[in-house]
Amino acid sequence: MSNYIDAKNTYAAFGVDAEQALERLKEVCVSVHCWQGDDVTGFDTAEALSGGIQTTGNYPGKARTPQELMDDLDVAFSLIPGKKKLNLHACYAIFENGERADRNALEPRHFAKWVEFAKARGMGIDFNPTFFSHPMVRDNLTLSSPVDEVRKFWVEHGKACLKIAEYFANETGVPSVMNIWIPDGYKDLPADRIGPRRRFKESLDEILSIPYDKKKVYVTLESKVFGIGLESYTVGSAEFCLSYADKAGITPLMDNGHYHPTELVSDKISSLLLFHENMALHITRPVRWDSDHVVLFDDETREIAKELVRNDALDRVFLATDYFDASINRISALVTGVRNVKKALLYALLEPAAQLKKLQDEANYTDMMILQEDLKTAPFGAVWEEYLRREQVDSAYMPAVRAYEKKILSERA
Ligand code: RNT
Ligand code: ZN
Repeated sequence: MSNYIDAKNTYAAFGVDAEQALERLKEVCVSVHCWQGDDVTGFDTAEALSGGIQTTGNYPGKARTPQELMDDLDVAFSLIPGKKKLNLHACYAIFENGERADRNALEPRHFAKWVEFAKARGMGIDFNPTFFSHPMVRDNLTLSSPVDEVRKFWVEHGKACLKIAEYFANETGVPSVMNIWIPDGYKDLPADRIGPRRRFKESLDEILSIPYDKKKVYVTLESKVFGIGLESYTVGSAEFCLSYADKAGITPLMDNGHYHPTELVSDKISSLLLFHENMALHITRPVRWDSDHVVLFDDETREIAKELVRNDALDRVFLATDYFDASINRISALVTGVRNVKKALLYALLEPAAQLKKLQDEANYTDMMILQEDLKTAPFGAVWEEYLRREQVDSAYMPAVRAYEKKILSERA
């Protein structure tokens, strides 16, 4: 506490109100992806993970059933400070009484258990149709397939998911973000680039043609530059997705693993904010490729956070995490990554943004650089500790994770 008071005074000398920063952070919600808990396996098929994404590692104790995943999420949630939402994929449908439904026939009731779970924890639910890990993904294509039967199947899946997202919003009272990402693409140079994109466009139009309440469901569209085995061409490229989102009045989503390695999402956010009411982010950590490592408190995560804060955009941007590391304790992975998103936001909230902007506009790049450098050694840790204290979570979360691992995870084969 006394460390915090000292820190508060140091920030005050920078012209920053630490109390205000803490108050603001309280209101920020991060959507926590369930799929870190089981290496993106889901419960509806026995298919291997496909779509050009990959988990590596075989750390013991992954969740194998809905109950195990819920239990693990509960442990993670208890250690993650602040507001959270649950982010589900369609492949996490929970079938009861021996019933099963294929992806194109999913219904709200297949997610009733998740609604019960979220409601009991006062959370909203975000949603994702699952266009991968399924036999109807033919030749790495779904919504852009030239095979009518395949395309139709996935259009039906998209429509089914829209209804499920609306159900989540109705049940929880919190709007649901429904994110569309398709893996479709080609390993080698295609002969026809426009055909698949035209079909993707038509498929999206068909999905979005069903009535849904736009105040309750925010449809987002996620682009990608390449996937494993899909190196030469992806249908849902950045240009396609931005243009489509703009035209259809839906929300663009940027995943910071989905660009060439020197392109930075932190530099893209401001442009989207100028042209879209809302945007969405998948916060991840690409290491040399879209590797989906656990989010760290690193330069780019902080830079993304600064863009949100500087542009007063925290209420316009849907924040979600998206990574999957199977080589470490999965609960620690969830807690570490989501904490780091919040940590980066607090760091950004402790920046004298107006003063820095002024220095830039006065072309005083010297002082602008020095001030930014000085901020790096300001006592951020003490303010972060104070935030954790107020949210009633411990700074050290590994004892709780290890205790659960010893008692529960180690019993899983
Ligand atoms: C894949 C995309 C997508 C997935 C999740 C599981 O590259 O990032 O968002 O990671 O939907
Ligand atoms: Zn993503």
